[in-house]
Amino acid sequence: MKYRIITHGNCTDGFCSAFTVKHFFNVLLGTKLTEAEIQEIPVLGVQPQDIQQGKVIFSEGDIVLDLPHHHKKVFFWCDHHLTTKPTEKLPENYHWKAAPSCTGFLIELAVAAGAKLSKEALEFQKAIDINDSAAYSKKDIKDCYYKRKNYQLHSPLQKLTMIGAMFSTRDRILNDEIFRTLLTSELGETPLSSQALWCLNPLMFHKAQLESFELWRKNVDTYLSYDAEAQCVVQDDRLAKINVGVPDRFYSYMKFPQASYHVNLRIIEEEKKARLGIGSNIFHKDRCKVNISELCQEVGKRFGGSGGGHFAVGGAVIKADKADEAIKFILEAFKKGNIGG
Ligand SMILES: [Mn+2]
Repeated sequence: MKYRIITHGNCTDGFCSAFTVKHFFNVLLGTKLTEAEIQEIPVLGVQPQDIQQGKVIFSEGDIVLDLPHHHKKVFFWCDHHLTTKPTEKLPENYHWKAAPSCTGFLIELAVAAGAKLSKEALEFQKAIDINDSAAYSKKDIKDCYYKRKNYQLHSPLQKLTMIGAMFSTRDRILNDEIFRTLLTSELGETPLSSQALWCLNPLMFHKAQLESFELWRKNVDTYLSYDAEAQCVVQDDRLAKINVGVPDRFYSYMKFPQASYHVNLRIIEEEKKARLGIGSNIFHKDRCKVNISELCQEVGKRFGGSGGGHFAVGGAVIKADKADEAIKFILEAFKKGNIGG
């Protein structure tokens, strides 16, 4: 069988999921491949909407991670997004659980299949769970998203942020190349200690990213607004005079601690589409009652696109000319506290 890993591209959990499958390949999949054979397995990073729009052609040796599955049967599928929650019994080698990260869930599956975990693997699991479910404290955000005085020691959470910075530059082609290259290099125990990866100096990418976050925050400050009635921060990038830096997706909650939600809108000119990101205040998840995954699905359906995600965060891609209507619909849902019909 010709194997291929298809994972969530430009996403730290997608990256770590592919890494984890490679690390536990034979245990997890019941195969007998050599280290070299596993290393060579190609990794493709794609976006969930690429699958929903039928842009990805699957084959029987595909291992699909942190993404929706397709009606065509693949070799292995594992996900944790609410949108893909199965409604019927799953076929063999298909796994779904409402876990904090797909990587953490894969590690659990490997343990159930007989793998033994090192101390580092446990630390890694804890960090990726925080990273992907945004279970950060304010201090974690300060440590990972803001410039600091010295960069000598890094916590596992900071290390994952640094690795993520390597494939979150403003050049998409470079991001894909780095993503693929890192995952077909010699892999260590976890990404936290992989030699091949740390040779490429993630700190350099991280420092540049922190600078880019700062530039972005300064610019977004000129048009970020707060809708008190909807308790929602609105970031409409159509109002930006310049386009600079890299988005810090947690800034809204640092700037408006009273907010329960955040919505951002960006127009993708080439495709005549609008991309919406919706989230709940990561520091006050208790007061955020609207199911964002359902809201994003509904927004996708109503405004000519698709959407989905988790309970607390999600996204949708819709027709560009429906953007204003969509924002109105979202704010209305937050005001009412439900999606409505
Ligand atoms: Mn994930």
